[in-house]
Amino acid sequence: MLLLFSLLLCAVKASSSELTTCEDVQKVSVLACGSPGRDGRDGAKGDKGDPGEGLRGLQGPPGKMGPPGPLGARGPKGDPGNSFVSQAKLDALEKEIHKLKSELDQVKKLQAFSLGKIPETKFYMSSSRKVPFAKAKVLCAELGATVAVPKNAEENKAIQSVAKDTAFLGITDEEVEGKFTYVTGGGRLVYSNWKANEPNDHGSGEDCVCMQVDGLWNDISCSNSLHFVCEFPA
Ligand code: FUC
Ligand code: CA
Ligand code: CA
Repeated sequence: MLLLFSLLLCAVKASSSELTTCEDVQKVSVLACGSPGRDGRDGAKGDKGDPGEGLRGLQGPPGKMGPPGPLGARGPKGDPGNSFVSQAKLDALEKEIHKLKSELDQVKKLQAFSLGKIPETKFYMSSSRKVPFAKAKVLCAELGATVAVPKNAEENKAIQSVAKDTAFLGITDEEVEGKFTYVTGGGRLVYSNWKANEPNDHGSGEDCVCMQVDGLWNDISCSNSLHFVCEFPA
């Protein structure tokens, strides 16, 4: 009896709505009738939407510096320092520089000479080879020079400083024993620097002259092989 009443009420209420078809009336009736149910639970989250089409915003300021990274691997051991240079090494270097300077002076003079510049003084060049006297004369001649003939103490000193070791001078007594003359001509010696007790024409005879490292002269055999010094004209 109560159910029938409810249905009737329903029908009355439906007829008062603006719905017109019979089907609509029935549908509405079912929904509207009876006591209302509780709200359903939220549905599952939807998929992420596509990016918007508007302009991107400006880039923001840089972020704060990150924490320091871990320590790197240990490198290989360095070379030992060499800040200590011995006095002996410095002395050797100084000597070497002095030698190079005088060699450079010689090269400069030789270059000036080869360019046709007339040097103000004679200049000398030491051989690096040891040869008999006849060969020494030839080698100096090939350079447009003669075997050196010191005619005063200054020239003797200059030749001494250039000579590498005991060296032939351009002086002999080959023509007349005991009478020393210049191979460049000009007769008897105008200057000499004999060592004590020289010349002595030792052994089978000594007709050539050498300068020792101390600058003193000695007569020796011309067939000895010695260094020699060439003299270029002033
Ligand atoms: C002296 C010199 C000679 C030679 C001889 C070994 O008698 O006068 O020239 O050098 O020593
Ligand atoms: Ca002699
Ligand atoms: Ca001698």
